[in-house]
Amino acid sequence: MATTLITGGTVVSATGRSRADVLLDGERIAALIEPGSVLLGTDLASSVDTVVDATGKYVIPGGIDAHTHMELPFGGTAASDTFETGTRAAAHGGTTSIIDFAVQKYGERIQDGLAAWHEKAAGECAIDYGFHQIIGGVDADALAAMPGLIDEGISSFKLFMAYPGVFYSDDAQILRAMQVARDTGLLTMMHAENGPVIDVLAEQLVAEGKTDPYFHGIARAWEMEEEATHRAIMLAKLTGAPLYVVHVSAKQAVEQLATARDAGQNVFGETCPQYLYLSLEEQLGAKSAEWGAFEGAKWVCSTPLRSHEHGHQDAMWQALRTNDVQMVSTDHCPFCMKGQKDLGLGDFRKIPNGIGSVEHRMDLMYQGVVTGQLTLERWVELTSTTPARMFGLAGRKGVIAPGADADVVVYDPNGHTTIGMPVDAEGNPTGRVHHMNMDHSAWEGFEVDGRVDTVISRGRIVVDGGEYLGRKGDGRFLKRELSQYLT
Ligand code: DUC
Ligand code: ZN
Ligand code: ZN
Ligand code: ZN
Repeated sequence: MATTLITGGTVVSATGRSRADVLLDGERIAALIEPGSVLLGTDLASSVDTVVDATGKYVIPGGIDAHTHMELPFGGTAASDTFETGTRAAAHGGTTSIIDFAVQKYGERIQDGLAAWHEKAAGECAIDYGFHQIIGGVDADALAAMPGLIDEGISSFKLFMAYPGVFYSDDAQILRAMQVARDTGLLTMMHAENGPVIDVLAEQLVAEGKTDPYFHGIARAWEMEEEATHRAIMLAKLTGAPLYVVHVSAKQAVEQLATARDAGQNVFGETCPQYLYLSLEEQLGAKSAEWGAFEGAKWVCSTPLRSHEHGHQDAMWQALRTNDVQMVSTDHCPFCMKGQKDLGLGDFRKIPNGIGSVEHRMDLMYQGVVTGQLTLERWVELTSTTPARMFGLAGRKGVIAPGADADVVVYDPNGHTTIGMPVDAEGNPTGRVHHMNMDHSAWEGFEVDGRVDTVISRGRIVVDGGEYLGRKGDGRFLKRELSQYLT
């Protein structure tokens, strides 16, 4: 088995940092070694197959993005990243595992939805991947099939309080699914927005001629995120099931989570970079020669970008520090403007929902370290260690420790990353061009102090100084255990 020694770096974990060399043996981490150690009379660096010089850099566990949607069918089209392009982009950004969402459509058997997702991903991924199960319709068949997910390595499922007619569960269905979760140890993930109310508001806005993308965010009022979050928490309390709320964007939703946690309830929250950095006001202000006000479609996602009013963004950063929100995922769900987002020209309801960020999460969250919002350790915890524990990968992923998978990122704090697809006056790309399969970036013009230097996935160097050395098919399906947060 090939051996690799990462020398001279500072190893950062969720709990501390230390100067250590990291020895990889094949696909596993073999040891953390005091720098410059001599083994059996020879220095280690001369006896390994590969040496990675991490002098002056951070050595961190590879990122785990626990919320992606490769190829998700949505609004008559499908998310534009395949498992091949999406996992390659993730690798470029220092993410070495994703957890995507297998979809059971209403009326379909869960087993068939899951099999279809395996077919999409098998042999295509550059990094390891797991699945959560979206349950689009909770009926007797679905409830009976749910316990079987655990043997398939799927220990979490997502329900939607939004999107009636597409993916949707009413309170009675949520109750029944949570009862199964309580009895089996499955973790319930909730898209908490009151869909029926939002759909009425959206219809009324369109009837008034308010059809621009910005009105997507007006229709999806924060009150209806707060309300749905509260309702989900109460149903979880009633059943005794733990709850994980995805893509939290409203300050008031965080307050609901915090209150429940303070009362001792097992509820967790995830936010995404877009809710930390972007706002509804910026979406309103976005205009371009090509698209006019429809430019704002680039930022149509659900939950939506929030107004600076009420301080939603600041509340999200604070919640990351106080642990009222425990993780940062991307909800990576990319759509091109041409041929996809433009389906919603003249009616924001028809814009496929989603932003692509799988490549940028580690950089964008490192920027929180640069600006003093997060510690280095908290950065690692939010992006890697907690996702592993939350979703049944503890011990294998999310740590640099002997026996764990050799998923390691060397991160250069003195590097610089220009995100998106910057162009010169002639329209030629000038900086780093992203690797996601999108014709635009929601992160145009973002500059990050810090840079992904080397990315190692189960012992193989997949990115070296920006150069991609990975291969599709090297990523393996991750059979996950139950969440470590439940026991
Ligand atoms: N939100 C999105 O932005 N895209 C896909 C599904 C979702 O809930
Ligand atoms: Zn969602
Ligand atoms: Zn999602
Ligand atoms: Zn800079």
